[in-house]
Amino acid sequence: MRIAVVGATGMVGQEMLKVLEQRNVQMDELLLVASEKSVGKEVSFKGKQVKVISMKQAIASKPDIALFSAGGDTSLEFAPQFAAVGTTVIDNSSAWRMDPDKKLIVPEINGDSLTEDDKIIANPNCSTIQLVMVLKPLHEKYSIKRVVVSTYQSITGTGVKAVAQMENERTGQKGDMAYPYEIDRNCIPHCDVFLENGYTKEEMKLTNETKKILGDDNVHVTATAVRVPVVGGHSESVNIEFENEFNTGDVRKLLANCDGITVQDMLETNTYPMPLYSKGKDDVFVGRIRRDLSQINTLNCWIVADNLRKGAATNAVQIAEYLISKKVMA
Ligand code: 11C
Repeated sequence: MRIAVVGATGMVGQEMLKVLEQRNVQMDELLLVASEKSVGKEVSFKGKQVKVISMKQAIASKPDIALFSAGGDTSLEFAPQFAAVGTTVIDNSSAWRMDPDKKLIVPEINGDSLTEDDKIIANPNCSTIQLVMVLKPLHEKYSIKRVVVSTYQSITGTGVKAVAQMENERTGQKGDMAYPYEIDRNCIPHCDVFLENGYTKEEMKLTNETKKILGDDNVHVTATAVRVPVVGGHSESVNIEFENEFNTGDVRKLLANCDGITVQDMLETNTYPMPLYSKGKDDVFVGRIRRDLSQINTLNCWIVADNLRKGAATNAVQIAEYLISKKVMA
């Protein structure tokens, strides 16, 4: 088993290396790939220094799996080149997600749909992954009609430039801006670019990717995505209307029994999910589970996850683990 990490020096790439190491994914060789300016640099993995190679070198060495986190344009250009030499690409960008010929995978939900013909597999957007992890079991049991989600997104979703902007603002230094406004002491209702319909691309990802992963176009989703001065994870306030009646105790039990979900919901002890505690963890945390008193068969909850872990690196590595363990590769 030979695994390449493409975009190894970026924020998600670095997290992928941590996750591969922590989950002790067995491999014979790790290839680290980054842009030309990083080629030859050394990156540490399992206590050893590994040299960064170029895209060309990586394609020529035909790895079994390539974990891509290098942006949409790089993925559109190079993922097919890896696939052409037999590599299975797991891509973290938005480039392939809505392509009807590509699968959009959260292993706990639809990993079993993968076959050896899937040479480019899409990893969903971070804010979508944590949402669908909770929606899927609820949809199966109570049948979801409509979801209203508002996000409170970590600046790590934007990348190193945003983290530097907030640090500069906190220390009073000048530097490049990742956002059109100050982010410290602020909330910016603008994640990714604005589209013609007045929504942002992030908001439409939440709508469209959720339907694709649930495999149900009848689930209506509307979203507002907001950037907040937080680094530990994305939080989501979610209102879910069901076809059928539910009981909040049963909802807690159902979610607590799902792999990858931790219920944190004890008001007596002020126990609820927060990005401060989700940072560095692989699970999706859910709490503040309560009935919407204004409408029948409707639930409110609060979902938090580390966007760099389950929202990106962990989900991609779990897809790789699935392919390896089920031998779903040519
Ligand atoms: C954010 N969700 O927090 C984005 C980051 O489509 O994979 C990931 C963008 C994507 O801004």
